[in-house]
Amino acid sequence: TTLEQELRGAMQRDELHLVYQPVVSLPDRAIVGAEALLRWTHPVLGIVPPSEFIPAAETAGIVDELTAWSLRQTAGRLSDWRAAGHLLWVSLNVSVRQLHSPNFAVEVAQSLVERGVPPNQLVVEITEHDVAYDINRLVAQLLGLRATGVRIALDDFGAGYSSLGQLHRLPVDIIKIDRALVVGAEDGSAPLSDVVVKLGQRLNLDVIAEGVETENQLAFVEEAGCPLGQGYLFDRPLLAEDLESRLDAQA
Ligand code: G
Ligand code: G
Ligand code: MN
Ligand code: NA
Repeated sequence: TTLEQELRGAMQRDELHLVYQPVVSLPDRAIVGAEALLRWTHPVLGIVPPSEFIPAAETAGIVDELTAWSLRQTAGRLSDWRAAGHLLWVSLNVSVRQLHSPNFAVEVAQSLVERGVPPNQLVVEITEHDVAYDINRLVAQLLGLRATGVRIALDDFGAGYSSLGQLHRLPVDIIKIDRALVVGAEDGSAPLSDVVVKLGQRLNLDVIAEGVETENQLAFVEEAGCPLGQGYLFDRPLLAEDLESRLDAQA
């Protein structure tokens, strides 16, 4: 299709960029990390959302190239930010299909070494949905990735395909409470986010409450003891320059 062909050229034509949504520590709201999210500005179509072009990239078999591009970008930013004294981590979304690529862990490690970035400053996000499908293989791949020193986050936790029964087997470092549980905090799902926070504590995992939009929602997850938050209440996904200004301001 046209979208696939266009996407192939988008990387060369410089139409892609990453935005970075801050992750803050609670309750002081200091930025400690950021989630990198891809944006594609097409000259004719305008802004194409990742929900459209990521599936197209998978179909076209070029999602690996997209991830490699994102990885280089992120390593470059982390390196610049380190030089400016900012030691935040950045997470990248990766589909499980990409983890199956035998060189993935090596490529990740190499891009970080090239820019002098310690591996613990990169987080790889996989979604809970992906866990459903081949747990043994997934565990092996995550162990390989984690052996490089990179950390793993389980995204969309609690969204539906509950990986609860598998969680103790998964080599993850961070769980991200799905937005649905956080948004519903005011109308009855507060106990659910509460349980996820407790679970994280018991398993010694970091927990990020995603999609925090109101002070009320923040109060619920803080009361549950959630250490980290992400959402429009704190910040939208930001251009790299804008994130850097925010980091400078809090230094
Ligand atoms: O704001 P947002 O529309 O960026 O993200 C929509 C969805 O697209 C999210 O589920 C996010 O995980 C996914 N997404 C954003 N950037 C990337 C990326 O670089 N790679 C992959 N695989 N998914 C991404
Ligand atoms: O699926 P994943 O968690 O990777 O993607 C994060 C998505 O959530 C992105 O599309 C991002 O723009 C969006 N997002 C981040 N914060 C908020 C928020 O507070 N409210 C809503 N509705 N979406 C958010
Ligand atoms: Mn994510
Ligand atoms: Na999520």
